[in-house]
Amino acid sequence: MSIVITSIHALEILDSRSRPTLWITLDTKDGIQVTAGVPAGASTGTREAVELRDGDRERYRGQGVLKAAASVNGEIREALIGRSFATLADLDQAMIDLDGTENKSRLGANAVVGVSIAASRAFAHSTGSPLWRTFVGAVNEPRLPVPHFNVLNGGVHALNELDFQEFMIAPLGAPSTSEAVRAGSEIYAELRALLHARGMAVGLGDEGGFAPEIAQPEEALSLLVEAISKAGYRQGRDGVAIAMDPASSEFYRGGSYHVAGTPFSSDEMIDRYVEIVDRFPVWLLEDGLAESDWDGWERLTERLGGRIELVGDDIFCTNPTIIAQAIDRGVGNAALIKVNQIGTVTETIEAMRVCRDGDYRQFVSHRSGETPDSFISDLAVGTGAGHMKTGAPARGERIAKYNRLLEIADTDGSGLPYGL
Ligand code: 2PG
Ligand code: MG
Repeated sequence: MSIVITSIHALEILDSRSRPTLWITLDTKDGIQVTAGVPAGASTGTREAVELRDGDRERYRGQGVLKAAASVNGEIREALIGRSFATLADLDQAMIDLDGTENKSRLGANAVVGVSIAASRAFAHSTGSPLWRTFVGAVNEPRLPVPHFNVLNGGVHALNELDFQEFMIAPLGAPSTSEAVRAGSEIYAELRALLHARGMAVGLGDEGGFAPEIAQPEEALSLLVEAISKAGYRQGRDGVAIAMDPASSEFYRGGSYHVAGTPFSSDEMIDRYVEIVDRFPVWLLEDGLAESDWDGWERLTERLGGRIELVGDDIFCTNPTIIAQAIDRGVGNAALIKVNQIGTVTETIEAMRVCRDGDYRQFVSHRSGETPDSFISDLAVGTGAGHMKTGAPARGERIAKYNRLLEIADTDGSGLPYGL
């Protein structure tokens, strides 16, 4: 069913890191009102669609988004209002044409993506179906994704000495979404108790995971392994496995990876990852090497691609063209999927299709700066991505997504399979 937009409004609000972001409200001729919150990253790929920030040091240390709000309330509004759109793809294309740049730098990807997410909800309403169902048939068969809980934080998401950004627990062997969420929560609580018992700080990083004063990734992995077994879960793929996102572009300088003060070459990093995979139940490694280190990525994929999932985030930027190049070169075997990295829902789905056609898995993701918007949960279910990460099982902006998965699993998605 087509939609006709009667009003669009962008408001500057705060995200989970207390930085400004956009909240979009959109009305249609049928009397439907929908909203969307725009996510924002901290460890960003250089080829991401451009997030427009005001740069006015007098407001929010330059982080204001009044210019992006003006894009929505001005040009985008004028271009979209009163027109009939048959599909979301048509509406997204209208914004891409209006922007006219390769990377949405004129209107701002934050402006465009907010309208795109809100519009996807308007289309869902117009057909009377839940949002996730509108993505069915777009990529894979729908399924309930394995939640990946980021329970231990470092890198640019925390103020500790740990260079690796994310350590996640992944209940791959859970029988259902509700049991997976339960495992995530119980292990999170166990980890907290463990850190406290050792006299370690239990302060939180940006995504709600603990940020203890440790420096070596192996220490973090040992803590996770202990928390998993203390909580009574089996380790590994038939129980609870571990996933890591070192976000290594952030500590790659002058051709070396700097981990806890020691420089490593690409091959030394690869050796270290192989040792880690031999020793710990790690099943997924995201951004193990830097976005500019394509040769290293090729060797990493040769060494570990047959054993674990190697996800490209900063290196691929949810960009269908870059992902196609990676598939050609045998770089990685999965892509992180972030809607604001490419800027529209339609292009995100295109990126997922390129992955599917090249046998690359799709790992749907939040950003470190978030709002209570739970769009990605519906996206992950409807596209059948099989797995999704949205931080710790704590804090409103993170649990909004996990709770949405629980809701789908309990209602219209109750017949869907859980897992990869
Ligand atoms: C990542 C993300 C989300 P950011 O690197 O995968 O966890 O972080 O949003 O800061 O890019
Ligand atoms: Mg990442």
